[in-house]
Amino acid sequence: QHSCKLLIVGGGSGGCTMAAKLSKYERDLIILEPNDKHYYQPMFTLIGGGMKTISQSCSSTKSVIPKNVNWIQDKVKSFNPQGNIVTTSNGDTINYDYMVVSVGLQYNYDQIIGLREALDKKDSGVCTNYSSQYVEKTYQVLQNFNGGNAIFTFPNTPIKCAGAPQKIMYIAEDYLRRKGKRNKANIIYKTSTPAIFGVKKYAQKLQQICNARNISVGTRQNLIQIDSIQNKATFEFLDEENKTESLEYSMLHVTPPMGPPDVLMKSSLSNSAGYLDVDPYTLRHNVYGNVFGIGDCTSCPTSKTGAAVAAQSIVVLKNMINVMNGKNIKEKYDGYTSCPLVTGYSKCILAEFDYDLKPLETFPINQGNELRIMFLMKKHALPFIYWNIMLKGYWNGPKTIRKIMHFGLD
Ligand code: FAD
Ligand code: UQ1
Repeated sequence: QHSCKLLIVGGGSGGCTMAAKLSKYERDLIILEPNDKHYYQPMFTLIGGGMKTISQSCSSTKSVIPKNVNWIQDKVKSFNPQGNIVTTSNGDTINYDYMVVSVGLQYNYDQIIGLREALDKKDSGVCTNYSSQYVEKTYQVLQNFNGGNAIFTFPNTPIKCAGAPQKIMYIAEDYLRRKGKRNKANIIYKTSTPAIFGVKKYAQKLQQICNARNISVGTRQNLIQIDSIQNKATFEFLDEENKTESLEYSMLHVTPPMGPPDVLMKSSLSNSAGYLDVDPYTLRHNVYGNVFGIGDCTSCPTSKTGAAVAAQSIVVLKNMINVMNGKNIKEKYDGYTSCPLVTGYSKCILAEFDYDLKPLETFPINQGNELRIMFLMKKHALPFIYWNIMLKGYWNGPKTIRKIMHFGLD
Protein backbone atom coordinates (compact mmCIF):
# COMPACT_ATOMS: atom_id res chain seq x y z
CA GLN A 1 0.00 0.00 0.00
CA HIS A 2 3.07 2.17 -0.42
CA SER A 3 3.96 3.93 -3.60
CA CYS A 4 7.13 5.70 -4.68
CA LYS A 5 8.99 6.90 -7.71
CA LEU A 6 12.15 5.03 -6.79
CA LEU A 7 12.46 1.81 -4.84
CA ILE A 8 15.76 0.33 -3.63
CA VAL A 9 15.58 -3.29 -2.56
CA GLY A 10 18.40 -4.22 -0.16
CA GLY A 11 20.27 -1.78 2.08
CA GLY A 12 23.76 -3.27 2.05
CA SER A 13 26.78 -1.64 0.41
CA GLY A 14 25.07 -1.21 -2.96
CA GLY A 15 21.65 -0.17 -1.70
CA CYS A 16 22.93 2.41 0.80
CA THR A 17 25.41 3.84 -1.70
CA MET A 18 22.62 4.25 -4.27
CA ALA A 19 20.27 5.73 -1.65
CA ALA A 20 22.90 8.36 -0.86
CA LYS A 21 23.51 9.17 -4.50
CA LEU A 22 19.91 9.09 -5.75
CA SER A 23 18.53 11.08 -2.82
CA LYS A 24 20.54 14.07 -4.04
CA TYR A 25 18.32 14.05 -7.17
CA GLU A 26 15.04 12.50 -6.10
CA ARG A 27 12.97 12.89 -2.92
CA ASP A 28 10.38 10.18 -3.48
CA LEU A 29 12.57 7.25 -2.47
CA ILE A 30 11.96 4.09 -0.45
CA ILE A 31 14.63 1.62 0.68
CA LEU A 32 13.69 -1.84 1.89
CA GLU A 33 16.16 -3.48 4.26
CA PRO A 34 15.24 -6.00 6.98
CA ASN A 35 18.31 -5.69 9.24
CA ASP A 36 18.79 -2.90 11.74
CA LYS A 37 22.59 -3.36 11.70
CA HIS A 38 24.91 -2.59 8.81
CA TYR A 39 28.32 -4.29 8.64
CA TYR A 40 31.43 -3.29 6.73
CA GLN A 41 32.07 -6.88 5.65
CA PRO A 42 35.64 -6.37 4.34
CA MET A 43 36.68 -5.87 7.97
CA PHE A 44 35.67 -9.45 8.81
CA THR A 45 39.03 -10.68 7.51
CA LEU A 46 40.83 -8.53 10.09
CA ILE A 47 38.39 -9.52 12.87
CA GLY A 48 39.14 -13.18 12.16
CA GLY A 49 42.82 -12.37 12.71
CA GLY A 50 42.19 -10.45 15.93
CA MET A 51 43.16 -7.08 14.40
CA LYS A 52 39.72 -5.42 14.72
CA THR A 53 36.57 -6.04 16.78
CA ILE A 54 33.09 -6.77 15.51
CA SER A 55 31.79 -3.47 16.89
CA GLN A 56 34.32 -1.59 14.76
CA SER A 57 32.73 -3.15 11.66
CA CYS A 58 29.15 -2.27 12.58
CA SER A 59 26.81 0.69 12.53
CA SER A 60 23.04 1.05 12.83
CA THR A 61 21.13 0.86 9.54
CA LYS A 62 19.37 4.06 10.53
CA SER A 63 22.67 5.91 10.58
CA VAL A 64 23.68 4.80 7.07
CA ILE A 65 20.44 5.72 5.31
CA PRO A 66 20.10 9.39 4.36
CA LYS A 67 17.60 11.26 6.54
CA ASN A 68 15.35 12.15 3.60
CA VAL A 69 15.01 8.54 2.45
CA ASN A 70 12.08 6.46 3.68
CA TRP A 71 13.46 3.22 5.20
CA ILE A 72 10.98 0.36 5.47
CA GLN A 73 12.36 -2.36 7.72
CA ASP A 74 11.08 -5.37 5.84
CA LYS A 75 12.08 -7.66 3.03
CA VAL A 76 10.77 -8.45 -0.41
CA LYS A 77 8.81 -11.68 -0.53
CA SER A 78 8.02 -11.53 -4.24
CA PHE A 79 8.85 -9.37 -7.23
CA ASN A 80 6.25 -8.53 -9.88
CA PRO A 81 8.20 -6.49 -12.45
CA GLN A 82 5.38 -6.61 -15.02
CA GLY A 83 3.16 -4.78 -12.53
CA ASN A 84 5.98 -2.60 -11.10
CA ILE A 85 5.17 -3.87 -7.65
CA VAL A 86 6.82 -5.87 -4.87
CA THR A 87 5.21 -7.57 -1.89
CA THR A 88 6.94 -7.78 1.47
CA SER A 89 7.09 -10.34 4.27
CA ASN A 90 4.73 -8.25 6.37
CA GLY A 91 2.16 -8.35 3.56
CA ASP A 92 2.68 -4.79 2.31
CA THR A 93 2.83 -3.94 -1.37
CA ILE A 94 5.06 -1.26 -2.81
CA ASN A 95 4.49 0.31 -6.24
CA TYR A 96 7.40 1.93 -8.00
CA ASP A 97 8.27 3.66 -11.24
CA TYR A 98 11.95 2.71 -11.09
CA MET A 99 13.72 0.07 -9.02
CA VAL A 100 17.30 -0.73 -7.98
CA VAL A 101 17.86 -4.34 -6.91
CA SER A 102 20.79 -4.82 -4.53
CA VAL A 103 19.95 -7.90 -2.48
CA GLY A 104 23.47 -9.37 -2.37
CA LEU A 105 24.18 -13.07 -2.03
CA GLN A 106 22.72 -15.72 0.22
CA TYR A 107 24.82 -18.29 2.11
CA ASN A 108 23.73 -21.86 1.37
CA TYR A 109 25.19 -23.59 4.44
CA ASP A 110 23.00 -26.63 3.87
CA GLN A 111 24.93 -27.56 0.74
CA ILE A 112 27.70 -28.90 3.01
CA ILE A 113 26.56 -31.74 5.24
CA GLY A 114 27.24 -30.98 8.90
CA LEU A 115 28.44 -27.39 8.34
CA ARG A 116 25.77 -25.54 10.30
CA GLU A 117 26.10 -27.93 13.24
CA ALA A 118 29.89 -27.66 13.21
CA LEU A 119 29.79 -23.85 13.16
CA ASP A 120 27.30 -23.75 16.01
CA LYS A 121 29.32 -26.18 18.13
CA LYS A 122 31.57 -24.17 20.41
CA ASP A 123 34.77 -26.21 20.48
CA SER A 124 34.54 -27.72 17.00
CA GLY A 125 37.49 -25.86 15.44
CA VAL A 126 35.20 -25.01 12.52
CA CYS A 127 34.75 -21.32 11.70
CA THR A 128 33.98 -18.82 8.95
CA ASN A 129 34.83 -15.17 8.50
CA TYR A 130 31.87 -14.76 6.13
CA SER A 131 29.17 -14.17 8.73
CA SER A 132 28.91 -11.60 11.51
CA GLN A 133 27.48 -14.46 13.55
CA TYR A 134 30.61 -16.63 13.33
CA VAL A 135 33.52 -14.31 12.52
CA GLU A 136 34.65 -13.88 16.14
CA LYS A 137 34.96 -17.65 16.46
CA THR A 138 37.75 -17.64 13.86
CA TYR A 139 40.15 -15.83 16.19
CA GLN A 140 39.18 -18.08 19.10
CA VAL A 141 39.92 -21.18 17.02
CA LEU A 142 43.24 -19.68 15.97
CA GLN A 143 44.24 -18.85 19.55
CA ASN A 144 43.31 -22.37 20.72
CA PHE A 145 45.17 -24.12 17.89
CA ASN A 146 47.74 -26.55 19.20
CA GLY A 147 48.98 -28.47 16.18
CA GLY A 148 47.55 -30.56 13.36
CA ASN A 149 45.87 -29.69 10.08
CA ALA A 150 44.58 -26.17 9.54
CA ILE A 151 42.40 -26.29 6.44
CA PHE A 152 40.94 -23.36 4.47
CA THR A 153 38.27 -23.93 1.83
CA PHE A 154 36.79 -22.24 -1.26
CA PRO A 155 33.40 -23.68 -2.36
CA ASN A 156 32.13 -24.77 -5.76
CA THR A 157 30.03 -21.61 -6.36
CA PRO A 158 30.78 -17.98 -7.14
CA ILE A 159 31.45 -16.10 -3.88
CA LYS A 160 31.92 -12.52 -2.76
CA CYS A 161 35.49 -11.35 -2.34
CA ALA A 162 37.19 -14.33 -3.94
CA GLY A 163 40.42 -13.54 -2.08
CA ALA A 164 38.97 -13.73 1.43
CA PRO A 165 39.17 -17.55 1.77
CA GLN A 166 42.95 -17.36 1.47
CA LYS A 167 43.58 -14.03 3.24
CA ILE A 168 42.65 -15.59 6.58
CA MET A 169 44.98 -18.49 5.80
CA TYR A 170 48.00 -16.20 5.41
CA ILE A 171 47.02 -14.37 8.57
CA ALA A 172 46.71 -17.68 10.45
CA GLU A 173 50.08 -18.85 9.11
CA ASP A 174 51.70 -15.60 10.25
CA TYR A 175 49.96 -15.85 13.64
CA LEU A 176 51.21 -19.39 14.28
CA ARG A 177 54.73 -18.44 13.24
CA ARG A 178 54.74 -15.48 15.64
CA LYS A 179 53.47 -17.74 18.46
CA GLY A 180 56.14 -20.37 17.79
CA LYS A 181 53.56 -22.98 16.75
CA ARG A 182 54.13 -22.97 13.01
CA ASN A 183 56.13 -26.22 12.98
CA LYS A 184 53.20 -28.04 14.61
CA ALA A 185 50.80 -27.04 11.82
CA ASN A 186 50.05 -28.32 8.32
CA ILE A 187 48.45 -25.48 6.45
CA ILE A 188 46.25 -26.60 3.60
CA TYR A 189 44.23 -24.63 1.03
CA LYS A 190 41.46 -26.58 -0.72
CA THR A 191 39.79 -24.77 -3.56
CA SER A 192 37.20 -25.73 -6.16
CA THR A 193 38.79 -23.30 -8.61
CA PRO A 194 41.46 -24.39 -11.12
CA ALA A 195 44.06 -21.90 -9.79
CA ILE A 196 44.72 -19.98 -6.59
CA PHE A 197 43.42 -16.72 -8.13
CA GLY A 198 41.67 -15.72 -11.36
CA VAL A 199 44.20 -13.12 -12.51
CA LYS A 200 47.50 -14.55 -13.69
CA LYS A 201 49.74 -11.80 -12.36
CA TYR A 202 48.48 -12.17 -8.79
CA ALA A 203 48.03 -15.95 -8.99
CA GLN A 204 51.72 -16.41 -9.77
CA LYS A 205 52.75 -14.30 -6.81
CA LEU A 206 50.30 -16.01 -4.43
CA GLN A 207 51.46 -19.45 -5.52
CA GLN A 208 55.06 -18.40 -4.85
CA ILE A 209 54.05 -17.23 -1.39
CA CYS A 210 52.38 -20.58 -0.67
CA ASN A 211 55.48 -22.46 -1.82
CA ALA A 212 57.81 -20.27 0.23
CA ARG A 213 55.67 -20.52 3.36
CA ASN A 214 55.05 -24.25 3.03
CA ILE A 215 51.31 -24.00 2.43
CA SER A 216 49.87 -26.86 0.40
CA VAL A 217 47.37 -25.91 -2.31
CA GLY A 218 44.84 -28.41 -3.66
CA THR A 219 42.81 -27.20 -6.65
CA ARG A 220 39.49 -28.56 -7.97
CA GLN A 221 38.66 -29.98 -4.54
CA ASN A 222 35.35 -29.19 -2.90
CA LEU A 223 34.31 -29.60 0.74
CA ILE A 224 31.11 -31.68 0.89
CA GLN A 225 30.86 -32.96 4.46
CA ILE A 226 32.04 -32.19 7.99
CA ASP A 227 32.00 -34.74 10.79
CA SER A 228 32.35 -32.58 13.88
CA ILE A 229 32.47 -35.57 16.21
CA GLN A 230 35.57 -37.08 14.64
CA ASN A 231 36.86 -33.74 13.29
CA LYS A 232 36.96 -34.95 9.72
CA ALA A 233 36.36 -33.00 6.52
CA THR A 234 35.48 -34.75 3.27
CA PHE A 235 36.38 -33.33 -0.14
CA GLU A 236 35.25 -34.36 -3.59
CA PHE A 237 37.67 -34.16 -6.52
CA LEU A 238 35.83 -32.21 -9.16
CA ASP A 239 37.76 -33.60 -12.13
CA GLU A 240 37.78 -37.25 -11.04
CA GLU A 241 34.56 -39.18 -10.82
CA ASN A 242 33.61 -40.63 -7.41
CA LYS A 243 36.95 -39.71 -5.84
CA THR A 244 36.81 -38.25 -2.34
CA GLU A 245 39.30 -37.69 0.47
CA SER A 246 38.73 -37.27 4.20
CA LEU A 247 41.16 -35.26 6.29
CA GLU A 248 41.34 -34.76 10.00
CA TYR A 249 41.45 -31.13 11.06
CA SER A 250 42.24 -29.07 14.15
CA MET A 251 41.14 -25.87 12.46
CA LEU A 252 38.74 -25.68 9.50
CA HIS A 253 37.91 -22.28 8.02
CA VAL A 254 34.97 -22.74 5.66
CA THR A 255 33.77 -20.39 2.96
CA PRO A 256 30.10 -21.35 2.59
CA PRO A 257 28.56 -22.02 -0.84
CA MET A 258 26.73 -18.91 -2.05
CA GLY A 259 24.06 -18.06 -4.57
CA PRO A 260 21.45 -15.44 -5.38
CA PRO A 261 18.70 -15.04 -2.74
CA ASP A 262 15.76 -17.44 -3.33
CA VAL A 263 13.34 -14.55 -3.83
CA LEU A 264 15.40 -13.29 -6.77
CA MET A 265 16.06 -16.73 -8.19
CA LYS A 266 12.37 -17.58 -8.41
CA SER A 267 11.40 -14.24 -9.95
CA SER A 268 11.29 -13.30 -13.63
CA LEU A 269 14.08 -10.77 -12.94
CA SER A 270 16.76 -13.46 -12.89
CA ASN A 271 18.74 -15.23 -15.60
CA SER A 272 19.03 -19.01 -15.81
CA ALA A 273 21.65 -19.06 -13.05
CA GLY A 274 19.37 -17.03 -10.76
CA TYR A 275 21.26 -13.70 -10.81
CA LEU A 276 19.64 -10.36 -11.67
CA ASP A 277 19.73 -10.30 -15.47
CA VAL A 278 21.45 -6.99 -16.26
CA ASP A 279 23.55 -5.67 -19.12
CA PRO A 280 27.12 -6.01 -17.79
CA TYR A 281 28.08 -2.53 -19.04
CA THR A 282 25.00 -0.37 -18.43
CA LEU A 283 23.73 -2.34 -15.39
CA ARG A 284 20.18 -1.91 -16.72
CA HIS A 285 17.90 -4.93 -16.62
CA ASN A 286 17.84 -6.80 -19.92
CA VAL A 287 14.04 -7.11 -19.98
CA TYR A 288 12.59 -4.50 -17.60
CA GLY A 289 14.03 -1.12 -18.63
CA ASN A 290 12.95 0.61 -15.39
CA VAL A 291 15.01 -1.79 -13.28
CA PHE A 292 18.73 -1.51 -12.52
CA GLY A 293 21.04 -3.68 -10.48
CA ILE A 294 24.18 -3.21 -8.43
CA GLY A 295 26.50 -5.46 -6.50
CA ASP A 296 26.76 -9.15 -5.72
CA CYS A 297 23.28 -10.18 -6.89
CA THR A 298 23.82 -9.09 -10.50
CA SER A 299 24.80 -11.23 -13.48
CA CYS A 300 27.93 -9.09 -14.09
CA PRO A 301 30.81 -11.50 -14.68
CA THR A 302 33.15 -9.67 -12.34
CA SER A 303 34.60 -10.64 -8.98
CA LYS A 304 31.94 -9.60 -6.45
CA THR A 305 33.33 -6.89 -4.14
CA GLY A 306 32.54 -3.61 -2.46
CA ALA A 307 35.12 -2.02 -4.71
CA ALA A 308 33.08 -3.19 -7.71
CA VAL A 309 29.96 -1.71 -6.09
CA ALA A 310 31.72 1.66 -5.82
CA ALA A 311 32.67 1.66 -9.50
CA GLN A 312 29.18 0.49 -10.54
CA SER A 313 27.38 3.11 -8.46
CA ILE A 314 28.22 6.08 -10.67
CA VAL A 315 27.18 4.12 -13.77
CA VAL A 316 23.83 3.19 -12.24
CA LEU A 317 23.29 6.78 -11.11
CA LYS A 318 24.02 8.42 -14.48
CA ASN A 319 22.11 5.82 -16.49
CA MET A 320 19.08 5.95 -14.21
CA ILE A 321 18.90 9.72 -14.34
CA ASN A 322 18.97 9.59 -18.13
CA VAL A 323 16.28 6.92 -18.25
CA MET A 324 14.10 8.95 -15.87
CA ASN A 325 14.55 11.96 -18.15
CA GLY A 326 13.74 9.98 -21.30
CA LYS A 327 17.30 10.23 -22.61
CA ASN A 328 19.64 7.60 -24.02
CA ILE A 329 22.02 5.93 -21.64
CA LYS A 330 25.73 5.94 -22.33
CA GLU A 331 27.68 5.31 -19.14
CA LYS A 332 29.52 1.96 -19.05
CA TYR A 333 31.02 -0.13 -16.26
CA ASP A 334 34.36 -1.68 -17.24
CA GLY A 335 34.20 -4.55 -14.74
CA TYR A 336 36.59 -2.85 -12.28
CA THR A 337 36.99 -4.81 -9.09
CA SER A 338 39.63 -4.95 -6.41
CA CYS A 339 40.78 -7.36 -3.80
CA PRO A 340 43.20 -6.39 -1.03
CA LEU A 341 44.94 -9.74 -0.53
CA VAL A 342 46.19 -9.47 3.02
CA THR A 343 49.14 -11.87 3.34
CA GLY A 344 49.91 -11.48 7.04
CA TYR A 345 49.79 -9.04 9.96
CA SER A 346 51.45 -6.24 8.02
CA LYS A 347 51.44 -7.00 4.31
CA CYS A 348 49.00 -6.84 1.43
CA ILE A 349 48.90 -7.37 -2.34
CA LEU A 350 46.35 -4.97 -3.79
CA ALA A 351 44.83 -6.76 -6.78
CA GLU A 352 42.81 -4.54 -9.13
CA PHE A 353 41.47 -5.70 -12.48
CA ASP A 354 38.66 -5.44 -15.04
CA TYR A 355 36.32 -7.69 -17.07
CA ASP A 356 39.25 -8.91 -19.18
CA LEU A 357 41.08 -9.99 -15.99
CA LYS A 358 43.76 -7.45 -16.88
CA PRO A 359 45.41 -5.64 -13.95
CA LEU A 360 44.12 -2.07 -13.59
CA GLU A 361 46.27 -0.74 -10.76
CA THR A 362 45.72 2.63 -9.10
CA PHE A 363 49.22 3.35 -7.90
CA PRO A 364 52.32 3.67 -10.11
CA ILE A 365 54.13 0.92 -8.20
CA ASN A 366 53.89 -2.84 -8.67
CA GLN A 367 50.88 -3.80 -6.56
CA GLY A 368 51.67 -7.48 -7.18
CA ASN A 369 54.29 -7.18 -4.40
CA GLU A 370 53.44 -7.55 -0.73
CA LEU A 371 53.39 -4.00 0.58
CA ARG A 372 52.99 -2.56 4.07
CA ILE A 373 51.41 0.63 2.77
CA MET A 374 48.59 -1.37 1.16
CA PHE A 375 47.99 -3.19 4.43
CA LEU A 376 47.70 0.14 6.22
CA MET A 377 45.30 1.34 3.57
CA LYS A 378 43.16 -1.78 4.00
CA LYS A 379 43.16 -1.47 7.79
CA HIS A 380 42.72 2.27 8.21
CA ALA A 381 41.91 4.18 5.01
CA LEU A 382 39.31 1.91 3.37
CA PRO A 383 36.96 1.73 6.37
CA PHE A 384 37.10 5.53 6.55
CA ILE A 385 36.37 5.84 2.84
CA TYR A 386 33.48 3.38 3.17
CA TRP A 387 31.64 5.00 6.07
CA ASN A 388 32.39 8.64 5.36
CA ILE A 389 32.63 8.92 1.58
CA MET A 390 31.06 5.89 -0.12
CA LEU A 391 27.93 5.66 2.04
CA LYS A 392 27.52 9.44 1.69
CA GLY A 393 27.38 9.03 -2.08
CA TYR A 394 30.75 10.54 -3.00
CA TRP A 395 33.01 7.54 -3.78
CA ASN A 396 33.06 6.09 -7.29
CA GLY A 397 36.13 3.93 -6.78
CA PRO A 398 39.72 5.01 -7.35
CA LYS A 399 39.46 5.77 -11.09
CA THR A 400 40.21 9.48 -10.69
CA ILE A 401 43.15 8.76 -8.39
CA ARG A 402 44.45 6.25 -10.95
CA LYS A 403 44.28 8.82 -13.73
CA ILE A 404 46.17 11.39 -11.67
CA MET A 405 48.76 8.85 -10.51
CA HIS A 406 49.40 7.64 -14.04
CA PHE A 407 49.42 11.08 -15.63
CA GLY A 408 52.14 11.08 -18.26
CA LEU A 409 53.11 7.47 -17.49
CA ASP A 410 50.86 5.24 -19.61
P1 FAD B 1 25.37 -6.68 0.64
O1 FAD B 1 26.24 -5.58 1.14
O2 FAD B 1 25.60 -8.04 1.18
O3 FAD B 1 23.86 -6.23 0.91
C1 FAD B 1 22.72 -6.98 0.53
C2 FAD B 1 21.56 -6.50 1.38
O4 FAD B 1 20.33 -6.98 0.86
C3 FAD B 1 21.65 -6.99 2.82
O5 FAD B 1 21.65 -5.89 3.69
C4 FAD B 1 20.40 -7.85 2.99
O6 FAD B 1 19.84 -7.77 4.28
C5 FAD B 1 19.49 -7.29 1.92
N1 FAD B 1 18.48 -8.24 1.45
C6 FAD B 1 18.64 -9.54 1.16
N2 FAD B 1 17.48 -10.09 0.77
C7 FAD B 1 16.56 -9.09 0.79
C8 FAD B 1 15.17 -9.03 0.50
N3 FAD B 1 14.49 -10.09 0.10
N4 FAD B 1 14.54 -7.84 0.65
C9 FAD B 1 15.21 -6.73 1.06
N5 FAD B 1 16.53 -6.75 1.36
C10 FAD B 1 17.19 -7.92 1.23
N6 FAD B 1 34.82 -6.25 -0.76
C11 FAD B 1 35.86 -5.43 -1.08
O7 FAD B 1 35.70 -4.55 -1.90
N7 FAD B 1 37.07 -5.56 -0.46
C12 FAD B 1 37.29 -6.50 0.47
O8 FAD B 1 38.40 -6.58 1.02
C13 FAD B 1 36.23 -7.39 0.82
N8 FAD B 1 36.40 -8.37 1.75
C14 FAD B 1 35.34 -9.14 2.15
C15 FAD B 1 35.53 -10.08 3.15
C16 FAD B 1 34.47 -10.85 3.61
C17 FAD B 1 34.70 -11.88 4.68
C18 FAD B 1 33.17 -10.63 3.06
C19 FAD B 1 32.00 -11.41 3.58
C20 FAD B 1 32.98 -9.72 2.03
C21 FAD B 1 34.07 -8.97 1.57
N9 FAD B 1 33.91 -8.04 0.53
C22 FAD B 1 34.98 -7.23 0.17
C23 FAD B 1 32.69 -8.04 -0.32
C24 FAD B 1 31.69 -6.94 -0.02
O9 FAD B 1 31.34 -6.93 1.33
C25 FAD B 1 30.46 -7.19 -0.89
O10 FAD B 1 30.85 -7.40 -2.24
C26 FAD B 1 29.49 -6.01 -0.83
O11 FAD B 1 28.99 -5.87 0.47
C27 FAD B 1 28.36 -6.21 -1.84
O12 FAD B 1 27.33 -5.28 -1.67
P2 FAD B 1 25.82 -5.66 -1.99
O13 FAD B 1 25.05 -4.44 -1.73
O14 FAD B 1 25.74 -6.30 -3.31
O15 FAD B 1 25.47 -6.80 -0.94
C1 UQ1 C 1 37.48 0.36 -2.80
O1 UQ1 C 1 37.15 1.34 -3.47
C2 UQ1 C 1 36.61 -0.14 -1.79
O2 UQ1 C 1 35.44 0.50 -1.53
C3 UQ1 C 1 35.46 1.43 -0.51
C4 UQ1 C 1 36.99 -1.27 -1.03
O3 UQ1 C 1 36.27 -1.71 0.03
C5 UQ1 C 1 35.05 -2.09 0.06
C6 UQ1 C 1 38.24 -1.92 -1.28
O4 UQ1 C 1 38.54 -2.93 -0.63
C7 UQ1 C 1 39.13 -1.40 -2.29
C8 UQ1 C 1 40.45 -2.04 -2.47
C9 UQ1 C 1 38.76 -0.28 -3.04
C10 UQ1 C 1 39.67 0.31 -4.07
C11 UQ1 C 1 40.33 1.55 -3.54
C12 UQ1 C 1 41.57 1.99 -3.75
C13 UQ1 C 1 42.01 3.28 -3.13
C14 UQ1 C 1 42.57 1.27 -4.55
